Amino acid sequence: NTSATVQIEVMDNDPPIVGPDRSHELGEDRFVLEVNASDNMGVIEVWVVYQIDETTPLNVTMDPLTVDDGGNGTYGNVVVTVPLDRQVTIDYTLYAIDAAGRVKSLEGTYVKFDMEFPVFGEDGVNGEPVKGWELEFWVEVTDNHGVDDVRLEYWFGDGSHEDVGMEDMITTWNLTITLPRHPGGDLKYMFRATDLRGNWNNTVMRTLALINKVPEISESPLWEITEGQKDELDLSPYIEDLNDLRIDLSLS
Ligand SMILES: [Ca+2]
Ligand SMILES: [Ca+2]
Ligand SMILES: [Ca+2]
Repeated sequence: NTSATVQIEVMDNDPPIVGPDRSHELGEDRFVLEVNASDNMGVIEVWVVYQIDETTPLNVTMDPLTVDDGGNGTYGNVVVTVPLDRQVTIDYTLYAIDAAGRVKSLEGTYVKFDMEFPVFGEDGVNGEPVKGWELEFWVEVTDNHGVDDVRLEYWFGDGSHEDVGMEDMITTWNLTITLPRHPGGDLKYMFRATDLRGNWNNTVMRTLALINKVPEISESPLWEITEGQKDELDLSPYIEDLNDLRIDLSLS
């Protein structure tokens, strides 16, 4: 009575299952990589390859957190510090390998969005708002991640609105405009700022009444005329208007 010996080769054709992805934020500045992994014959190892923006990818073995004898369960203990000075993207791939050497992976992406809009500080104008003259505007703007664009929107009375980009002068954003000689009304304006993500903010509207400089007449020389003779008096050297080229003079 003999019994045949049968050799059974167990073939593991099933790769591990990676997921669900349990990665999550921790506070403001950390991102925790965590994942479930399981396999029909047993999970041997779980690891993650992650990359912050375009920096060099890092390869880190994940610790078993709560797993059974077959290595099925949750892996993690990988904490990534997230920079707060910019919007950040973390691309990562979670891997698991089983006893047969089969590898399965799961990709994920985390984006730390900038939710805060730009904040205005002081603002003002340099110089007098004189019709026909140039006027310089300035404004302070800050943002948690960075200011991308600051613009001045201005108009006169009920006239059409101009929208012009301002220049970054490090501590302030500045713009010089030429005021019209005959504006349609008071100058009205507001500043608008956009951060790197596109969050924007604007100041309340401000109003400036424009000034027309009055002509200044300096003392003219004594005009001696002789009766019956034609004479001419040129007063132009003695009359000046700081914002008008043409001066109408009436004598009475
Ligand atoms: Ca397997
Ligand atoms: Ca921001
Ligand atoms: Ca004038």
